[in-house]
Amino acid sequence: MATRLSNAITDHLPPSVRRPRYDRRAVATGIVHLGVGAFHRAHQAVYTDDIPAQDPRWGIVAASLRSPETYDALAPQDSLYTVSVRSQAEEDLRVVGAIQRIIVAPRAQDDLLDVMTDPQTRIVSLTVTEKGYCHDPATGALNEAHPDVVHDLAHPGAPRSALGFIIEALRRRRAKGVPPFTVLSCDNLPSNGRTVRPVLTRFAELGDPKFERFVADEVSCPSTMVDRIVPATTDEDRKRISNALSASDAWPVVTEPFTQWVIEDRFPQGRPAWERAGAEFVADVEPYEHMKLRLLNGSHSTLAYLGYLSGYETIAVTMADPAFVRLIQGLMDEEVTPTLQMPLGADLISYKRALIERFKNPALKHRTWQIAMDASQKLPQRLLGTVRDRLREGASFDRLALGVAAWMCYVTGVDEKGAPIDVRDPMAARLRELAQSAGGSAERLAEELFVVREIFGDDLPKDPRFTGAVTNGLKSLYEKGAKRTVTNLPG
Ligand code: CS2
Repeated sequence: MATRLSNAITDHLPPSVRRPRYDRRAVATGIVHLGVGAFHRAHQAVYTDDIPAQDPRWGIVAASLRSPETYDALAPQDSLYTVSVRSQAEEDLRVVGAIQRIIVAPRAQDDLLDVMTDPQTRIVSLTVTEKGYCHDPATGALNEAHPDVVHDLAHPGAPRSALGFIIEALRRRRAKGVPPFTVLSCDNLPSNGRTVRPVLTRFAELGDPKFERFVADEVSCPSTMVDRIVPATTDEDRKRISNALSASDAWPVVTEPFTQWVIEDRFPQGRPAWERAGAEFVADVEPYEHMKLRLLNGSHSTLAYLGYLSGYETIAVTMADPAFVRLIQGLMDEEVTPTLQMPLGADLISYKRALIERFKNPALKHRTWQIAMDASQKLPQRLLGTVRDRLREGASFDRLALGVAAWMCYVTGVDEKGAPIDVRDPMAARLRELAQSAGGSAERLAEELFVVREIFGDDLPKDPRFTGAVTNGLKSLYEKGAKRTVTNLPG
C-alpha cells in the first residue's frame, strides 16, 4: 500500500504538486470553521493556505457538525488533503495545509467550544448549507420548532447546531471578557451575513433576552459571495490523485479553475489578508450575491431537475445538448439579467459567457442528482426571488417557471421511465405525500405543492400569472417529457 499523505512526506511529493511552504507547527488558530465539506476545502481553505507564509495567525480548526467521515479520512494524514483543479486538458494538484485539525462536534462539544472561546480565534466561518441555518427559507426567520433549535436551547452546553455553538461560545467569551469573533457565513444564501444575523439574535433572545442586545450590537456578520464548483469526490478521483502523488490521499477534493470570493470588510477583530490570495473586499456584497445566486445557482437548479428528468447524469452531459444551452442562455439573458442591479464596471456579459463554459467543463462530474438536493431550501433564493421581480415588472418568466415545474415532477419520486428517484430534502416526506395525493394529474400536483408556504410564501400561490406559468410547464413535462419540452422551447 502506498504511503499515506502526511507532514512527513510533503517534501517528497512530485515537484509539480504545490504544497505548504511554511512551517505548519508555527501557525496559530485564528479561524474556527463549521462544516468541513468539500466546498470549504476547495475554497476558503485554499485562500487561507496562502496566508501563513506572511502571517502565521490564521490557521483553521474545522468542525464536522454531523458525521466523522472527514475526520476519519484526514486525521491520519495530519489534516492535509489535495485540491485537484480540473479543466478539459489539465489537472493541477495542490496539497493544502490550512486546516490544522478537525473536530467531530457531536462527540467533542467541549473541545470545539474551547477553541471557539479562545481569544486567538477571531473568526468563526460557516459552510453548513442552507438547511444548517434552521430558518424558514421563504421568510428568513428562525424556525423555533426545529428539533436542533429546541435541543440547543434546552442544552446550551452541548449544542448540535451551528447556531447553538456560536451563541454558547459568544456567551462564554463575554463571561470571560473576550471580545466576540466575527461570524462569516460562506453559504449560498442571499446576503448571507444579513440572513444569519436575525437568526442568531433571535436564537440568543430565546436563551436569554439580555444577551440578544449584545449579539445584535457587538457581533459583526459580514456578507460574502462564494463561488467555486466542487462536485462530490469519487473513488476514481481518489485513485487517480493518489497515483499522481505517489501517496494515498483518502479524501482529495476536485474542483474547477474558476474561484471567486467577495467579502464585506467588517472584521473588528482583524482578518487574514485574503486579498493577497485573490479575494475581493467590497462595501456591499448584495449585488454580487444576487448575480451569483440567480445566474449560476438558478441555472444550476434548472439544469439539475430538467437534466435529471431527461436522463442526464451530470451538468456537463446536460450542457452537451444544445437545447439546454439555449434554455440557460435565454433564462440568464432574458429573465434574470433584467432583475440585476450591478455596480458600475461589473461585466455581466463575460460572467455569463464564462458560466456557460464552466457548466460545460467535461472534467467535472457534477451530478444533476447532487445539485437537485435540498430544493426546499434553495428554490426561494435561486428562482423564486427572480420570479417575484419579474412579476413586479409584469415581465415573462417561462423558463424559470419550467425549472420550478421540473422540480415538482422530481419530488414525486418517480422519473419519466417509472424508476424511483432518491429525493434528498429535509421536507422530502411531506413533499412526497403531497405529490402522491395529486394522483398523476399535472394541475393537481401543482396545486398540492403550491401550498408549501415555506417555499412559495403567501404571495406566489395567489398570483395566477405564477401558478399558470408553472402549471403550463408541468403539463408540457407530463405530455412530452423534459427533453422534448426543452428542445421545443422557442428561441
Ligand atoms: C450547486 C452549488 O449543489 C448546488 O446546489 O448549485 O453548490 C454550486 O456548485 C456552487 O454554489 C458554485 O459556487
